[in-house]
Amino acid sequence: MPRKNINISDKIETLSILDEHGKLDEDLEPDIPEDELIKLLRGMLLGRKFDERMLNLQRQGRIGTFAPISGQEAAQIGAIALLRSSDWMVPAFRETAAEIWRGRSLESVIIYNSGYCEGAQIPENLNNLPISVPVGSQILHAVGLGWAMKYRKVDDVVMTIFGDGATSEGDFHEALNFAGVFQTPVIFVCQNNQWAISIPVHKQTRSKTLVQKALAYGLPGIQVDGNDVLAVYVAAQEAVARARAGGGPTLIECVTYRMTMHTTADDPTRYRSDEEVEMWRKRDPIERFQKYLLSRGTLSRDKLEGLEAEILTQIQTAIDQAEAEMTSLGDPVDMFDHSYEQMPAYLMEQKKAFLAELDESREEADNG
Ligand SMILES: Cc1ncc(C[n+]2csc(CCOP(=O)(O)OP(=O)(O)O)c2C)c(N)n1
Ligand SMILES: [Mg+2]
Repeated sequence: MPRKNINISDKIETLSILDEHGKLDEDLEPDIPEDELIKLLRGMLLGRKFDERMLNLQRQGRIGTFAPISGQEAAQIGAIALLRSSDWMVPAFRETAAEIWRGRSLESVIIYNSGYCEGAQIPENLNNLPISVPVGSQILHAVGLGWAMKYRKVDDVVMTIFGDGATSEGDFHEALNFAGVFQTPVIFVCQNNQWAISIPVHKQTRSKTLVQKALAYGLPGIQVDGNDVLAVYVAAQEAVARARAGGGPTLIECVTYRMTMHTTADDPTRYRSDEEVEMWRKRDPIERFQKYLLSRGTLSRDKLEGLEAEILTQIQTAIDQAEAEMTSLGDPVDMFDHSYEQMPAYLMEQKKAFLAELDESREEADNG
């Protein structure tokens, strides 16, 4: 028997509609109503402005660690905008803009990042899962939810978002395989932001793209310019429509960039160059989209200023409310109290040291 070849597609579709100079491919321009375009811009701007304010709050010692999203606004908002409220969103930990779009309050984000578990609670009527810090673990939860949708014969879909680093986890591969076999209505949105903390994507995989992993599991996949909200929107629209119609899962790779640190505990200048960051700054998803909206007359400078002012007020109101709410939440020292019937000596010592530290910082605050 001679050796033969099995022909497997080696082509992956890529999509870009609005390039980094704001130049539009008119043939591919989607027909999105003007109010939806402004809503997309608002979601992206809110994501960016909230991020900037959270970073300031963290540097002022008013919240704990958080994971910024700047640079990834188009990838998040373009994808999530296609879901309806009965669909499910299953995030990792860097999807704040998408979570807010889906109805999570800014206050809850502030409260969570101040160390209070109350901030992680999802309101009853919101079909979002809580954020997932163990990398990639949520992808399986999404497939389980999708399987339930199929079992119940409803046409709701599930969108899960994860990073490039998550594609190296077994969970990602099990999830894609299961979703392919059982044709669950799940849209896998990979935010390839080029870095998994300090590991660049080329050290994460020998594959040319992340989306080609879909081929192995028999799923459709598409790589989009993740800083082009129109391209992300179109890819998500096709994937959501397919899943809703019973056509099964899709993998979307959004090529984007994490513009700032991994978390506020990280210093990215130790592992990546200013030139790289500068190159990506020129591809800013918000500037590009604004240029497009201004050029087609959907947006004016005045309208943009008004939108920004309104967003800043919304953020300030949320900070005031969250800070007021936190005065009546549990004392952080409670975290020591519920693990053991009899607290071990080492924990007692830590509790004592923590109490002393709290007293000190309260005294400092009292003295202005
Ligand atoms: C299972 C697991 N391993 C390691 C970590 C530590 N960790 C937190 S975030 C991260 C990198 C994630 O990279 P990526 O999936 O690309 O998401 P990004 O942070 O870029 O949004 C790692 C290794 C973790 N949280 N969970
Ligand atoms: Mg990443």
